[in-house]
Amino acid sequence: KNLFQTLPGSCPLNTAKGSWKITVVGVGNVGMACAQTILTQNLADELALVDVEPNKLRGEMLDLQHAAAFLPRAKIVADTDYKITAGSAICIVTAGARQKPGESRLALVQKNVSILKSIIPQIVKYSPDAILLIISNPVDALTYVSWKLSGFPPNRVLGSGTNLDSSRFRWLLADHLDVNAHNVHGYLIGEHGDSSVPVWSTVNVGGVSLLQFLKDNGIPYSQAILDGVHKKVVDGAYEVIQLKGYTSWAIGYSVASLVKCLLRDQRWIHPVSVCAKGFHGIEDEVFLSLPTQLGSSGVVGVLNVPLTDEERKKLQQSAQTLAEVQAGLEI
Ligand code: 6V0
Repeated sequence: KNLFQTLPGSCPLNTAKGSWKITVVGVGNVGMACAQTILTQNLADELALVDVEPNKLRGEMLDLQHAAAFLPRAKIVADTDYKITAGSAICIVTAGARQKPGESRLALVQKNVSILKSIIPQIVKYSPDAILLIISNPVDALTYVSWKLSGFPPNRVLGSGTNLDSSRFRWLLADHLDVNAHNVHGYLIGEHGDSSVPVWSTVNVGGVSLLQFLKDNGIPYSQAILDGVHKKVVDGAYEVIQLKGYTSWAIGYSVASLVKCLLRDQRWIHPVSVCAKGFHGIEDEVFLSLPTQLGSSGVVGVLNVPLTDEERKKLQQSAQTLAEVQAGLEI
């Protein structure tokens, strides 16, 4: 006997899944921070986890499933076989080696290219219409590699890029100015990491330009202070890695913010890694972060943010560094 009695005249239940299925490849610190944030924010109907370590995978799946009474309802599946990812709307790739203390993101590159070669074709096979969201480092080069390996149109391949760096930047400024980070508008663009470019010329606090805000409030500043803020952003990840071995929470929240925008067609502008050829005089096919409007089709468009000559030059240098790294890759 059924526990629930159907209403007379009901049509058969529609059990077809909506499109809110999300795959996370790699259940390490970053993958699980993404999974956890996505679940608590009620962003997925179904979450598929994939890794090469079956025991860890099953352990993580069970640990999340055991929270079912405290979380929004979502089906959680995990396997080493990509079959379980079929029909995902978004596939997040966090698999790969991570930086050792002191190791630069770019030094990781070839190791992680080999790993991507075993992942991307499987994702494409089972979710040919998905949006690929790449997190593994060095994220810009690996987003380019994923784009090449997938054959997807450029609007459906993006990297988390400087979305996280920009949050670190906004937090540092907010802390310095004693305001809420949500009211500090500003981007870091370019490479995620060492050669990122702060677009100081557009930073504003609640609509008031940063320099005006500092003057009006009698807050002392100098170029050295501003440079120091950017240096702290760049050094931020290295410091966390030195202290706890890896970074996880901030990147988890950064990814959830992107997933929410993509799934729910929110059209927010996020600095994420996209195909930058043709923007700001960049001639190479490199992926770099630019302020990008995101929606259910992936990249809706890139904001034409005005840059000073110096900012443009730095961005172009970032692009050149990446083009050189890419040229040496075996894809
Ligand atoms: P981790 O904790 O070592 O986890 C990596 C996971 O990947 C492990 O569970 C591995 O078993 C799994 N893995 C390895 N090879 C494969 C494969 N072929 N297929 C499936 N799974 C595989 O690393 P952590 O989670 O700390 O970092 C993951 C990646 O994210 C690294 O490349 C980091 O550098 C990068 N990060 C990127 C950030 C960004 O802002 N873009 C931020 C933080 C870390």
